[in-house]
Amino acid sequence: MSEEREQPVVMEYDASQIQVLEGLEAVRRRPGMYIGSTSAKGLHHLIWEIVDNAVDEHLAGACQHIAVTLHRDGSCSVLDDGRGIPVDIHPQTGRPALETVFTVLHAGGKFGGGGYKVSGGLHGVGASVVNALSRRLEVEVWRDGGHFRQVYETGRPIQDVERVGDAPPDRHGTLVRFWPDPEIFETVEFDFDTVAIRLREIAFLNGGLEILLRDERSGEEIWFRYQGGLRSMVEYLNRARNPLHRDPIYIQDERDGNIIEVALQYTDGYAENLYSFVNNIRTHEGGTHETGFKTALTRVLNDYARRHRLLKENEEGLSGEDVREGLTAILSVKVPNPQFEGQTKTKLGNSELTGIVNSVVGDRLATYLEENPAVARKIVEKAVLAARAREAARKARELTRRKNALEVTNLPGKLTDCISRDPEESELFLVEGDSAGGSAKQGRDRRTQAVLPLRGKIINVEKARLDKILNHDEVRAIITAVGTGIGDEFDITKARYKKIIIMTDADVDGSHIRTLLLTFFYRYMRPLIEHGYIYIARPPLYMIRKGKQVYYAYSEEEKDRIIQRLGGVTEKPQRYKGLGEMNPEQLWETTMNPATRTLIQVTLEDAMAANEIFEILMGEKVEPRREFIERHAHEVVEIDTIG
Ligand code: TSJ
Repeated sequence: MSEEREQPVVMEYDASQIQVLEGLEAVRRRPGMYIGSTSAKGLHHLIWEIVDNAVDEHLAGACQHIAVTLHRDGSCSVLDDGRGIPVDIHPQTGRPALETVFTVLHAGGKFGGGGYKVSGGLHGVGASVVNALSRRLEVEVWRDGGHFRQVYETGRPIQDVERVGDAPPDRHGTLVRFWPDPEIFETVEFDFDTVAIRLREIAFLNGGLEILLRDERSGEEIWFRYQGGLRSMVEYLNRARNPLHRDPIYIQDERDGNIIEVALQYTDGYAENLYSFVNNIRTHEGGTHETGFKTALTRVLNDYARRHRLLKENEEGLSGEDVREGLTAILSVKVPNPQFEGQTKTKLGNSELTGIVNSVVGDRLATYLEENPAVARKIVEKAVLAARAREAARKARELTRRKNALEVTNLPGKLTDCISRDPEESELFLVEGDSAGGSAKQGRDRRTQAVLPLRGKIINVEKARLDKILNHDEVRAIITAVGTGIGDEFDITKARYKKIIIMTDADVDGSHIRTLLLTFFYRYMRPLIEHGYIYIARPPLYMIRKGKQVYYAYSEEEKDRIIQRLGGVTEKPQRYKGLGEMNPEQLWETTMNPATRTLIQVTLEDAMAANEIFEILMGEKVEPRREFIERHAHEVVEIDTIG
């Protein structure tokens, strides 16, 4: 065995090699099938894929450090101090295991011992996909005293695995450096913040793993190391909130080869922030593990409330929503063979996890509460208050419903509805300000486009309970116009429009209102986002005239490009400060006309980001807000524009 590793392995190309080339060709022909898209999102998937392999090595207990470098020449390298990818001959392919990993589709974890392999969603497609989509990829391995190397171009080895020297004593690990192929990707520029956010998340989820991120383009460098793991993550998420108890509650256990980990901390806010993960991958759509967690939390807090007489005999029990009000929690499970389901393959399907998580969390949380009565009391009293507020809100809703039952229509007065009753073709524009609202009403297509002007800023949804929010005029108008109801009564089939379009000014106030609206939808009408009903309109920033011709530019760059293309202009380009500066025809042509406009469909990630920004900007704590504003001061336009 070790003999074979001493020299380069030379082998004839045979039938299986031809298959390999066809496999990689298929990846290059249809990259979207493997990495979702060829946008910036798909580009960053390449990094996640490579890093996931190093994290798997950490999960196998063999790697402590990972260094990710964004190089000046546009490449990215990932180095770990694991065992090094094996270089001996792989029995199925007759080629070195190392080469197999990079050339055979789905060869990722097919050799070597099991473990908690990342294999959900778009991750887990394998290093060969990264290789196929890179114009060049270099891999170096240090293991068994040897230093090995192989180089590929668009997925094909340009040389055999070569032993280029000895490894220094005790040196072991893997280094992969790749240059994404500009012929495949719309952009090949890695974004530091995107990478930093994901690496921080990985470091939180794997306490003890140390990750270094270096950006050679800017000189920026960050270490992510969190000995506290999930506890640190909860503290980080709550950095702009007021916790009800100092230390996060932490649970860890193993059952039948499944590792269950939970950290949670209650705050004095009203929002629920539950994030679940399976093998380090965010499960946006929840699943069996989340069900187990929620069931246990509800049961244990109800038990406690009854036994300590915090709920009156005649009172109804605490609902799931009650016990999750103000909760920040991370649930992270490591499962040997995860089954992912759902529209975006981010829902755990393994049925055994419900019972396992329910039982682990139930036992350990009950014990914690008995041992920490002061904390227990604060948490349960808060849930009891939530239950009473919910009951009051239900009664209030019932009253409004009865009052409206006699009316032919209870649509809000401010709404200018469209003629069509077919949600498929109907659009609702939420427009900032009465003046722009007026232009939108005049400029719209009356058959399919409805307009609801919003005055001032809608209320802070993070700070107010459901019953208060319902009583706010602007919010009520939105809820009735949309027609679906909210919270646990939400019904997507009642949606009166399949496009709900937020149209705000391109200034700080406009971005603020958009953040508020997205936060509201995210918290109370989330399925609208999940079904892709929420959009952001993109009004132009400039009008450029040359003679009688008029051009609109939607970004600084586009303005410069147009002026250059025209070889100058006859008037200074007009910068639109608000929607109100456009007349109805202009508003229609640039922003509302389905044939010419650009709409940005809001994703759950966008809404989550808005929610985080919102909490930081609206929170009571000054320090996180100052930090956020300082960090983003140079990029106001980017915070302003989602997408
Ligand atoms: F994605 C990748 F393949 F390119 C890649 C893999 C990239 C990086 C940065 C690291 C890795 C990687 C793989 N690090 N560590 C490993 N480990 C193994 O491949 C390995 C080593 C030993 C054994 C064994 O059973 O002895 C098994 C495995 C899977």
